[in-house]
Amino acid sequence: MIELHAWPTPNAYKVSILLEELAIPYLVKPVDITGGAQFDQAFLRINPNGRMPAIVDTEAPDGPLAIFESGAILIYLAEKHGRFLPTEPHGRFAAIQWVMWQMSGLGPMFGQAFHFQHFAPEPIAYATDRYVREAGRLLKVLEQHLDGAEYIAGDLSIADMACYPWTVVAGMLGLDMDAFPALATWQARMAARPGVARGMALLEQHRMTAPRLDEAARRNLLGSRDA
Ligand SMILES: N[C@@H](CCC(=O)N[C@@H](CS)C(=O)NCC(=O)O)C(=O)O
Repeated sequence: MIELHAWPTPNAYKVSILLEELAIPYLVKPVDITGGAQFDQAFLRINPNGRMPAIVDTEAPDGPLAIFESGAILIYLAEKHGRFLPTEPHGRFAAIQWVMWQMSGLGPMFGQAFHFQHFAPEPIAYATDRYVREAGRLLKVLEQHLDGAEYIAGDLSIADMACYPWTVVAGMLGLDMDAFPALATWQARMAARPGVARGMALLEQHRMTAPRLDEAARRNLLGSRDA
């Protein structure tokens, strides 16, 4: 059984989408990051970095296997089940390079853009502009790549699953989403997949509907606590 330690955010949706598309059984273990559950000792033994998502494969060959970092989790599950990540080098690295691009660019830049736009204690125009502009530039890269393509790396792959949940929240940054028609077509194609829709419904009763945090959540989430 795969245990998915998660809370409803884009990084966790990547994994829930893959699990749903694989159609394998899994158990969701909520990690309420607004309440500080990412710092519980039991969770830190799974991910010493104090961030979700993480998984535990309780049936891995040499005993339970804990994995953190959503990109690593996607690769592990895709490889284990032989789906959504080709084995031959061209297809494999077509997908992996976009997973890495998402992990190092799209996710972190969007994260910083949200932080300075919605959560910084005082407005810092330079930081907000820098990260929102970079988020927009990255979306433009994806837009150009998707023009005329059905999926990011040939067939549906973990590259689509990594990028899609972050693109869904792009509108919250105030970017002009009409500037990305190929991206919109791909988003609609992704959204129409029942597995993607089920993955995006992960713990939906806990979803944050507006970028607002109470005092306790601010203390837990904005990097002021160590793991
Ligand atoms: N690179 C990590 C990022 C994980 C991450 O930053 N998760 C956030 C939620 S999206 C989290 O757990 N935040 C808790 C905190 O900031 O204390 C991944 O992709 O798994």
